[in-house]
Amino acid sequence: MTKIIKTLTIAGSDSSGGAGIQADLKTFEEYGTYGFSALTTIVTMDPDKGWHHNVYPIDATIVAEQLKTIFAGGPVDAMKTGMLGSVDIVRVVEQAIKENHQTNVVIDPVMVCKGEDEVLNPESAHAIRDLLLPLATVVTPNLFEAGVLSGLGKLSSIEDMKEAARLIHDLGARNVVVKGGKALGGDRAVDVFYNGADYTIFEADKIEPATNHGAGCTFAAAITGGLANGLPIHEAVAKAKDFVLAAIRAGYIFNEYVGPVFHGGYRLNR
Ligand code: PXL
Repeated sequence: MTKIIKTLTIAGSDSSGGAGIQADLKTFEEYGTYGFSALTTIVTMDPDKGWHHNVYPIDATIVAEQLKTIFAGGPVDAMKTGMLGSVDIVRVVEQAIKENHQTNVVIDPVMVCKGEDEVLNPESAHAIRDLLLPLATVVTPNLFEAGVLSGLGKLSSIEDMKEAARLIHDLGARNVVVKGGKALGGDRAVDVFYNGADYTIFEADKIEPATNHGAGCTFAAAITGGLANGLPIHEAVAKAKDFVLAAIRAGYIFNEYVGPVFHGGYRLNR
């Protein structure tokens, strides 16, 4: 029988297809894994209101039931979290990870969608910090999220990113990737990886940013796929960088508001 490699995402639905659970499941497939999903929120975008995002959290008891279904088959090879939507949902996720002795846990601490600049829900952000970071194999905050989790506020240099990574590691995450992306000034896209001992700086040229919707979710899902396949964390992150860069390059313009990545870009380039 084929050995099935299992991956799980606990995240929101992005009906526009580029981010959220849609990004995760497509990426899991590209990594040759069998994807499970527990839906936490439904996000809609309104073309009549400048693509305003509406976020509808699902009742935490229904999230718990989904996780009970999934873990009835035992722990998965690796999992990730994305948009969680409420403190109660964060608690349910914490409990499921602990009860099922789940390892290879990627926490993507989603606090905002691109283009929206208010923290979705500050209490959820704090719950992720306090309850999920101690369980994280790796956490993947963007510049904004790293500022919130570390308490440093606005980060504007590589030195700031390193300091934030160290503080976030101190909160219990075993590995931290602070994604500078296009938010950091300069002409390079810089990510800082910290494992508690050493820093690695991942750098790439900044590329045409119009087709990057879903890049953050796809990056975390790619790390999850790599870990599920047995890659060491550093290699999983390095491959995920290549994977997401190819996905951005292969992205398309959906409408006047959004350009999603194409999750199959890495495969098509080979
Ligand atoms: O990119 C952040 C994000 C995460 N999860 C869901 C989303 C978005 C942004 O649109 O819709 C479900």
